[in-house]
Amino acid sequence: MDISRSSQLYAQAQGYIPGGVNSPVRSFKGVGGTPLFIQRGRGSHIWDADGNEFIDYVGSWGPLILGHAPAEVVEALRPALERGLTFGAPTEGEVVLARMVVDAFPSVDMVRLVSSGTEATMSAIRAARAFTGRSKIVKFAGCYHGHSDGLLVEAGSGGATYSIPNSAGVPESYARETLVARYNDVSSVERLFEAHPAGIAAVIVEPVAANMGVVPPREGFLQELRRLTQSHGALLIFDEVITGFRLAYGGAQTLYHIAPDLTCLGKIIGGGLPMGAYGGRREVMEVVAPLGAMYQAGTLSGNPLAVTAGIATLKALARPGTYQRLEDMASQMAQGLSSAARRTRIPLTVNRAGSMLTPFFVSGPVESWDDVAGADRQRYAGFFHRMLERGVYLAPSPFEAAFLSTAHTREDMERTLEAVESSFGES
Ligand code: KE4
Repeated sequence: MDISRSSQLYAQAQGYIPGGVNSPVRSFKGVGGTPLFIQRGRGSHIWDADGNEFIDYVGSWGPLILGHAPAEVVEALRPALERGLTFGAPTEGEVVLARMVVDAFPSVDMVRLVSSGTEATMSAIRAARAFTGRSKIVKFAGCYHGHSDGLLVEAGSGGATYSIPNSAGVPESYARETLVARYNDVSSVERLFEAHPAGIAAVIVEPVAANMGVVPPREGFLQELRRLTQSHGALLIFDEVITGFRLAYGGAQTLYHIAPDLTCLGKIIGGGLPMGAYGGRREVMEVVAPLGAMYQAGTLSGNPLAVTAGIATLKALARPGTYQRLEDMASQMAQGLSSAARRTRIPLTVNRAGSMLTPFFVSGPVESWDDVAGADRQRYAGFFHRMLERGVYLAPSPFEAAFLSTAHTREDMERTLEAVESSFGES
């Protein structure tokens, strides 16, 4: 496959941008080789700078649940562009989007729009500390909540990919306020509450983990977290930056029937433009300035273009049958991967939740960061490149998810599973 233009651009980029990329997971360091510079996307396909075409399962790491440049979003943006790009003042669209989020998430009474998932989780943690007057937070090894200092402890996603789950530059005094538990292990959380009675402001969790690869919660795990936080006066924060509007229109919390105190959103609610949000119980959100004493702000928060793209995206997702179609396609892909691995005797565990899935090259089950650590990364890297050669673009890291969109077609799936068969046959 000719990647000469990407190689040229990558060499240039490294002269101006650390690692040549504006986000580490894009660098292909998790799988080796040269990152492809993408020139355009349409539906479920992308084209790189050398004109190579791929079926895209990265979907910009989750936002593109309708595929690239969906007509309903592009058509909504055209007039919005003519009206102006940003005002630094409230606009009607922000009220519309906030109401759509409140209507979709029963646990959310009020919501603040920001510009990224990192801002959403960072602000939710601050709100929890302001509301409880406590300083410690609990997160789970392998979960990733963006790159704010206190959350870069045992982080998944890029932190795991580059074995820097505890980032340089985070003072010990910050990291000390973050306690780490094991995903799907309630007793590891109970022990932290016993060790820090009345000291924990919140437990933050990806209700379905997707930053160590997809790892769904064991039966009762989330319910136990809800019970534990309630009994200890701590808040439960669901980081639904990936799962919000992905697993269901009301996110993972409506599937698992849990009401967290705060919810973080991002990715899909911006329809591909920069957007994040945090929201929850009115009494908690009332600590947020200018109502309360917890400060959080943003020049482009609730940006009119991002809000327009978000509204158009959520309207499309609200159409009946959308999530069933996504579920059916992702289930077909997961089954195809598993049956191909059985036929070629490759140890493989495919974890799936809704329209996101991860193939782990290990016999399984894969239910925690420890299990993920036992998967064969080299085997994933080889699979990634063989699929790329066959025109299928998967996540360039074993600790991420493949995302389906409403733009993926039956033909895409046939081609993908043919590529899987021949990739496995070659490994
Ligand atoms: P952003 O700041 O990247 O918009 O969102 C941070 C974030 C928060 N919470 C969860 C559950 C997330 O998955 C993320 C970001 N996800 C990664 C990949 N899984 C974004 C890709 C990247 O870092 O480039």
